[in-house]
Amino acid sequence: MPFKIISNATLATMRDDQSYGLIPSAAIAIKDGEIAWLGPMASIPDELTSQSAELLDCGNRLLTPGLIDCHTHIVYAGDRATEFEKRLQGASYEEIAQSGGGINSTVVQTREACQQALYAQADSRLSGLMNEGVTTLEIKSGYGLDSDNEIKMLKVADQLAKTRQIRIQKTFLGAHSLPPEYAGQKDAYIDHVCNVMLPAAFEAGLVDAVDGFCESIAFSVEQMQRVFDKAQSLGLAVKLHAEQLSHLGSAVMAAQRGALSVDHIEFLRPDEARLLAENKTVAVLLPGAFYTLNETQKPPVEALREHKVPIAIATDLNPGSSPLNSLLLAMNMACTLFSLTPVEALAGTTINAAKALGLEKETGSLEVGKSADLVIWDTDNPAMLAYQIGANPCLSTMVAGEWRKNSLSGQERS
Ligand code: DI6
Ligand code: FE
Repeated sequence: MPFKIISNATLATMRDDQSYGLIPSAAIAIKDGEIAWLGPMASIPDELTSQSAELLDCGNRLLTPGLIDCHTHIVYAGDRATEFEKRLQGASYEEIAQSGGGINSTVVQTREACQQALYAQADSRLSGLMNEGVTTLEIKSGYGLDSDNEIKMLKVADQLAKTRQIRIQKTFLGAHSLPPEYAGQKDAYIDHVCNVMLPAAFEAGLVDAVDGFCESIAFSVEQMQRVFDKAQSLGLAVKLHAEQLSHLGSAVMAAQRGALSVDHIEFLRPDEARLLAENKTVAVLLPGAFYTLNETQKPPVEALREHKVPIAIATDLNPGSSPLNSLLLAMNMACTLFSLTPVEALAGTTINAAKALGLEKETGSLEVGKSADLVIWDTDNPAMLAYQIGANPCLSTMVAGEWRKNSLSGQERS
């Protein structure tokens, strides 16, 4: 396979989360799906220019790593627009959940939907994310809440991975909400998750990691520890929806058990940030949920910075607390609502999002040997990505060395 060489690019390499790692007037060479070389145009090795190659002149436009949405629930049926209206009339997210709505109303609709119907709905949401340059996506189960329906959701995620040009990580979220058939029996449901549901999904080869919702309206720290025990006995990575609506000590528990990430963490205490750093646990911020639920408690960003906790940003795309189908808008919200800098926002959807999925050796930055997952943007300034609201400057996207259809693809933009 010949080299693909993209020249005249403004590279934001994102090799670490402290700066864009800009290389102006740069070139990047791709071979066998990987980044083979990158650097200033002036120092392109002769061996690259002397071979036949597919060339693309970028016109000094910005080229970044492909974006990574490291926390989504894109597989679900129906919507919760009625719940949105109830919240606008004063009902809280917790009250709606406690009266049998919320997550469980999506469970009813998702259980009723066949795999193909779920696929069609998720596929259209996926297109929205891919159009903005997302090349890696995490998808959680959690609206099935029994073996067959959790497996059905994970099969949809698997089908998306096989049919669309995107890398997908599948996360088992059986401990998301108490299904109605277990009313009043949280411990019995957690036993079922550990002894039946998780092993079944794992044996079907459909689980990359295990998550849970640790909250008074969902499961306790002790119950989540049992789920983690089972996950870790199967050799699976763990992560947690932690400290979103109240402080339970869940983020510290997860970090001390080596969780890849703790997500939401509005109620994390500043002095707990150190434990995240010590355990290399990524703080995943989800400004779409904070915005949608009109929350006021913000995550302790200053303490996360002080302790050098890697910060990632994701959409949390789900029908209840974050119907947000745009990772660029999540970046903008992280800046405006949580005071992140545009550098932190882009690191949050590239290198640090890769860490949140345990994929930092493969993707998340422009470095020789990593997968050639990249985006060309119609700007030369990386701050534009987080600054604009509702714009989409994504011109072309490459995944593992292959241009996505409908992208600039070495010739024309379609
Ligand atoms: N936290 C969330 O943000 C989503 N799940 C969770 O545990 C919300 C899911 C929903 O409301 O449907
Ligand atoms: Fe979530």
